[in-house]
Amino acid sequence: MSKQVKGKTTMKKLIPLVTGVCLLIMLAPVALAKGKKNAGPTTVPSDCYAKYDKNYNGTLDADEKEAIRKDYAAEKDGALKSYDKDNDGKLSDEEIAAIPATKTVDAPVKKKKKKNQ
Ligand SMILES: [Ca+2]
Ligand SMILES: [Ca+2]
Repeated sequence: MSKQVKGKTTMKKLIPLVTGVCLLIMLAPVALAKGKKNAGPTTVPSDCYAKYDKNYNGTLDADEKEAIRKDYAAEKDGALKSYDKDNDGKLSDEEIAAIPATKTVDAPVKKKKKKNQ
């Protein structure tokens, strides 16, 4: 009697299994296509905006500009140096305005680059 029950159970288990495999085969190409989509060039916030645009509104507000100036004053040879076009040791409004808001990356961002260490 116990053998009969076992056989029935196996048959019952087989149906969801087959259904599951069918679903997997159907869904696999979709999952692959999704993975490929992420590999193309993507526009992401530039390092500077990612760091200083605290309220994520796409512009550097007065207090955010202040934070940039402070950081630049503290670290004159840091990443912000490239934005000081006239090399006077300060970032003017024009120089901060010239900082690109976004950058284009080829591959999905895997690790965050740490520039100031
Ligand atoms: Ca902002
Ligand atoms: Ca300057």
